[in-house]
Amino acid sequence: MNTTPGRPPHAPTAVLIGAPTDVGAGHRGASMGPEALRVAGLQPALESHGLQVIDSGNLSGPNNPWKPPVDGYRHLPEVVLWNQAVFDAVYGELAQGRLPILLGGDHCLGLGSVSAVAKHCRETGKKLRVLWLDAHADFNTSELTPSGNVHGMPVACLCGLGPAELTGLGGHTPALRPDQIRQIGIRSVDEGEKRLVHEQGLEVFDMRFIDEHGMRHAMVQALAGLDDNTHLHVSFDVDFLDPEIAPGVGTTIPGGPTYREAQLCMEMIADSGCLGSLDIVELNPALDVRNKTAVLAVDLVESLFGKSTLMRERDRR
Ligand SMILES: [Mn+2]
Repeated sequence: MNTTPGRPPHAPTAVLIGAPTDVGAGHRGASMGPEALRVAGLQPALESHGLQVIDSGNLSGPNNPWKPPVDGYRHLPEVVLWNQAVFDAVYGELAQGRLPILLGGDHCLGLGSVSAVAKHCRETGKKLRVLWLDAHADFNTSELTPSGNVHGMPVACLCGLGPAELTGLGGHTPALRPDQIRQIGIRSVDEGEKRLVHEQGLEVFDMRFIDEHGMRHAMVQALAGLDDNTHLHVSFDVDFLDPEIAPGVGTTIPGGPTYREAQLCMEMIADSGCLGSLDIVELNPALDVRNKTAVLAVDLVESLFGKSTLMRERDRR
């Protein structure tokens, strides 16, 4: 029975799952992300909002061999092993009625995490909406990418485009339909990737859209159609944020959401009441300045779980 004072009724217990790896990235250092988020106080910050939080520690997997790509993929066997571990952990927590928070690690891990969420939703008859907050579309394939870094491919793999070891991770290919995904904050898409995103019909709220219509309108549209039976998964790549406020990522792209825009984005997601799982990925402490990007990520995640400046309508109900 839930007896924590101030805890929202029916709030599930959140579980932190660390996945300290950078096997899918082009820079080393995202493997230190889980610890930086802990040092920035993620667990007490969430607990201060009445949420019950368990830190399940870190998953383990192979070291980063730091080798060139083979047949278009870099470190594919290692990426598969890490994603299997993430899949099992996230699926296990969802099956127990908990809310998994994946602490990456690079964004290739979104594959294991979202595949697990998709399987859970198929089995429980829930609708699924995935919000992909990112500077990049992550819709590359081995034919399109010169680097072979799998952190540029997870959305394509989730939609069934990629190696069978990754597209079939959750036992169902594709794991997702493009119409279940909304991408927000996008501002760097490779040439071939642009064509593929268009062909697949992904709904993208890129920075041009946010400049022209505002974050509020982007989020109203991205969250449209959610109902009580919808599981909302947020895959938060920290490079979504403008590098002026969030320098601690491997691939900084200028012109991202400001602090206020990012807060509004998170608060509107919280207001939906549908958040069921979260990834926090690509935080790279080796490139950060006195852990400020981790502190900012914690601040934003607090908003995602309902911190707001004033008491809003939903708190008074
Ligand atoms: Mn990403």
